[in-house]
Amino acid sequence: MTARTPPTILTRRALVGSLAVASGGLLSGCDALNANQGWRDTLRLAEDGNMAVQRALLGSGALAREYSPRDIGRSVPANGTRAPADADYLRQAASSFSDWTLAIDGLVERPTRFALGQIRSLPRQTQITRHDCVEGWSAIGKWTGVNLGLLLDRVKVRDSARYLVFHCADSLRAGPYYESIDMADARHPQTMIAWALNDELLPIGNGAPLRLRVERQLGYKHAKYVRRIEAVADYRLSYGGGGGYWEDAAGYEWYAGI
Ligand SMILES: Nc1nc2c(c(=O)[nH]1)N[C@H]1C(S)=C(S)[C@@H](COP(=O)(O)O)O[C@H]1N2
Ligand SMILES: [Mo]
Repeated sequence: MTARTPPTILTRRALVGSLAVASGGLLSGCDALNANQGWRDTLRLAEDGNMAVQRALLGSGALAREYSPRDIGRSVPANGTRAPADADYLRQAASSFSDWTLAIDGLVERPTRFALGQIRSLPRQTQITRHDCVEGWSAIGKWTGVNLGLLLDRVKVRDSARYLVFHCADSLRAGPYYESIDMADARHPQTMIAWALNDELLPIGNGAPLRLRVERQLGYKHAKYVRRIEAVADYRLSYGGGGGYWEDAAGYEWYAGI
């Protein structure tokens, strides 16, 4: 598969960075800064620019870089929630997730609850990619799972669906974790619901039993512990309206393209 072109990263950094300087702030995810509405509006503007620039340069089908087996690190660090403490999750984990289901509903013709075994027996794809977290670390891992587009075809997503909201089983300080992506990223060939990492079943720290891989986006978009995917017309009507846990809690960009 083809290599990703670095200039998009520079473009994004330059664009967002210059706006950060203009408003006298640092792009750090700092809560005090993010509480400021003017700053949030600035981020949204930068984000619209980023999305337009990236889609124009790359088109919506461009692939994230894939690496070779010798690039794989010893492990992918677990970040954010490392071990959900939620009662329902703990029960499921105690029985090796044998009762775990993935519901796909909302604006679909055939709302479906997939058993974990069903997901694992569907045609699989594997890719070695780099995970980039806004906190400044990255890690290369080999991900195996089912292509998300394949699942969307099974449930027959309606034309009115423009986004997918991923509901997770873990809660952090501000509430349940969730994320959302648009249909271009949902249908991207590398976007998958992963159930294995480095040839082992997904560890709890990395999102067992199912997590999203959306390779052209920053780490926080890759929802772990996914139990429901909801097709919606507008992600702004879900949860706090920002389209994701960190978007709501700290003003992170909804479109975190890299
Ligand atoms: N459900 C859930 N998904 C999540 C998070 C989380 O805390 N809960 N953290 C996010 C962040 S910030 C990153 S960098 C990645 C970390 O994935 P990893 O633990 O496999 O490294 O998961 C993302 N998805
Ligand atoms: Mo992250």
